Amino acid sequence: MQEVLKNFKLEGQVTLCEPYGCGHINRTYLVVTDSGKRYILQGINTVAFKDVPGLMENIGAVTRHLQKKVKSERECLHLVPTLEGADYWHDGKDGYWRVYDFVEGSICLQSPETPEDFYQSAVAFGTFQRQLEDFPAETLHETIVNFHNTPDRYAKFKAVLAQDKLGRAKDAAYEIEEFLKREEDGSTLMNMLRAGKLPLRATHNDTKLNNVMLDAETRNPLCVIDLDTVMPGLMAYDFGDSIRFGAATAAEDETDLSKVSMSLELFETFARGFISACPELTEEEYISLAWGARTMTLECGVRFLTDYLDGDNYFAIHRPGHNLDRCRTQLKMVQDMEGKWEQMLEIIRGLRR
Ligand code: ADP
Ligand code: GN1
Ligand code: MG
Repeated sequence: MQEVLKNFKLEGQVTLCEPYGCGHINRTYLVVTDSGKRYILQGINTVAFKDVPGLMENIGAVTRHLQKKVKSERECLHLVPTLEGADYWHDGKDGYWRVYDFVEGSICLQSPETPEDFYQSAVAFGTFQRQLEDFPAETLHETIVNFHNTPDRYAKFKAVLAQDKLGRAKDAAYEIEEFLKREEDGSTLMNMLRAGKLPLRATHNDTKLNNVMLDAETRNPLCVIDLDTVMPGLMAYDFGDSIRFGAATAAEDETDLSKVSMSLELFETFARGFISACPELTEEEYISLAWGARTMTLECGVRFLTDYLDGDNYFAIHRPGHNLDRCRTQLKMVQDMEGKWEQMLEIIRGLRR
């Protein structure tokens, strides 16, 4: 790590570098120096991200755009330059590294401690959308091609299932059948997009609660993080992925499925915060928000199941069967949303500005 860190313009000598956080994708470390300054060091996941220079160009442009919009340093991410003044360091092989200033005085939650926390995270993601409204979305590199193209996720799932190279399909027979039954639902947003009914915007695309920092004291929104997947996308993706993760009554990898459901109260709370802060939406975009919740959850379940069948190559796992457990919670959430569908639509209709 010293070898990596010596390439960045840090204040002081490094006294600590240790694994940090709960992300599934990058290798994240907390770095402390003898000046008391803290940093986040990340090894970028090159299995997920094939074009790291393009990805870092996105992040450089987006953070510099946001920096012009915010009132204080802590309200957006800052990349720490390398000695040559670049935004990342490449070791010449497979290692790509970047350093951010640590967002001090913040908290990052794995689940909302109160509905108010969830409301504030919604304001954070809605505000992020508003701040990016005048960002030229067409200049962004597509860091993962077809990232939220759910029909394409289904195609990949079916290809991996047909191969079943580890013989794991027999352990997931029920889940496979249930996900296959919902393939058409998974095309709803893509069909609306293709029919020209929804505008493409610069979206975050990975709006988990643990990708937003709240002020530790006031619990107000501070900063949206994890910008690897900022790409042209739909408002429904950002709304939906937050519901998938944050409106769940249990953790993403809970094994007791009786604990897993989608809280309508949290759904309403998030929708209120998001709609109050995001840019003006079109009539069809409003309805697409509810579809976003269903689609992002369905898609994520399909992705976890695909990775399980494929041998766990994509998402970091911490126990055998972890991706299967995750796919089961997503399926349970989708089933629960189907039962609550009319109420979800009613809530969104009631919040139209
Ligand atoms: P991943 O793509 O693997 O999810 P993230 O960029 O989300 O990686 O980082 C993982 C975790 O590290 C976050 O959930 C958060 O807890 C912490 N983190 C990331 N960046 C910062 C930062 N600038 N300041 C403080 N904590 C951070
Ligand atoms: C990953 O990077 P992280 O942990 O915030 C994934 C998301 C999934 C999520 C499921 C780049 O998010 O798409 O929804 O796991 N990110 C990428 O928890 O694939
Ligand atoms: Mg993250």
